[in-house]
Amino acid sequence: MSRIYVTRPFLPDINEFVNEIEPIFDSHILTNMGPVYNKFQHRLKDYLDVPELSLFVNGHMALEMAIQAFDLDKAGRERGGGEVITTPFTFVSTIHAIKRNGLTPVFCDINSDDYCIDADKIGSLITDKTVAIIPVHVYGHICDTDKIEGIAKQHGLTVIYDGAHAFGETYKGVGVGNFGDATMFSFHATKVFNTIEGGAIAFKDKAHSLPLHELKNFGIHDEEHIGAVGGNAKLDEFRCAMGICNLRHVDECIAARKEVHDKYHERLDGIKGLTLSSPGKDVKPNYAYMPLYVEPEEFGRTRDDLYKALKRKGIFARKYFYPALNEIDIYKDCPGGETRIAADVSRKILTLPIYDSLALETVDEICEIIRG
Ligand code: T4K
Repeated sequence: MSRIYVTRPFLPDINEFVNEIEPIFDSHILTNMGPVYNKFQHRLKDYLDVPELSLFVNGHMALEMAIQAFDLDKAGRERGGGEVITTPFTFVSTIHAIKRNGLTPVFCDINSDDYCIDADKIGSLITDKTVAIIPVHVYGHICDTDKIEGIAKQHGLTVIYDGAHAFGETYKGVGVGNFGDATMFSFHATKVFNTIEGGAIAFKDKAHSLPLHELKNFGIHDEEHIGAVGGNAKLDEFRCAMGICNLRHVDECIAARKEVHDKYHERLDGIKGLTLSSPGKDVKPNYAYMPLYVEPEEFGRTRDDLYKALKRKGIFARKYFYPALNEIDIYKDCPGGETRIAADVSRKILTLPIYDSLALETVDEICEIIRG
């Protein structure tokens, strides 16, 4: 078997991409929110069915700048140091985005079934310094948006979802980018939908358009006016062209991922000690990840045993997300509640290969290795 990685990016037919970039070679407009950017933004906003959308160079900068655009850093300074409730079971980007805004992450435990923040444990972590909740739709599982937003409303907190894994999903028929005050999406090469690198913020209140624009483009209003302190996080024309191509195919990609997902379930369901994730109720899923929870006392082997057995055969599953982020040196002193479930899950979960072009025979072979 040739090497199999946890994911493999979708690429359109090369001629389709060439067609899409040809106008760039005519216009020589390579970046700075040109015509391809605007076309892509327009199509994506329709696809995600969100009121407002702002494109960014990647998901991380989108989240970091959204935190700033929503003035959470300022609210934090006014309180002598703001706190943001989030979870330790995520990619490190989520926590860096909070910390790099001068805010303190406060770690809340997760649910044992969907691995998202345990909304019932948020209330006890709220202090007079809390400014926001940043929950993560981890693996594309949708957080308990009703409960989270109820708590936020009661305490006057902002909610920004890290939806890096939730591209194109709906919950109860509503595009996932409509929940909370804002949602970040990632279009990294490893995601269900990619623009090579890229990301976006979906948000409700149009008033945030200008601050987001200022932050990603040096605060420039026009040639003679600079209205704010900004950085540079623009998505260029070539990546937008890739986005336009890939958006045409994303539904086929998700359908192919579903077949892979179903095959894993067919081969691994019912084995004692193994639990594969399934989409939540009322969710239109995207099958972004294929997490397998391994209970060694029942299965007889550990998550790490499986990781090594697969690796020996050239299959590179990943331990997303290990270690839990409140166990790493730079964040271990951050406040929070007991995070027993996050600690357990981070030690027992293995994310198996899943992508649109993964052959079902290969999934069979992966399952054979797992079954031993
Ligand atoms: N929030 C959450 C919850 C996230 O998961 C992420 C990103 C973010 C925020 C930040 O969004 P971005 O700023 O990235 O848009 C990867 C990705 O780099 C990262 O985007 C992703 N989450 C994270 C979960 O995974 P690594 O360090 O594990 O990637 P890497 O390079 O080991 O890639 C994994 C496998 O994918 C490789 O073994 C081979 C394959 N691959 C990878 C790339 C880059 C390819 O086949 N082609 C490629 O071009 O972080």
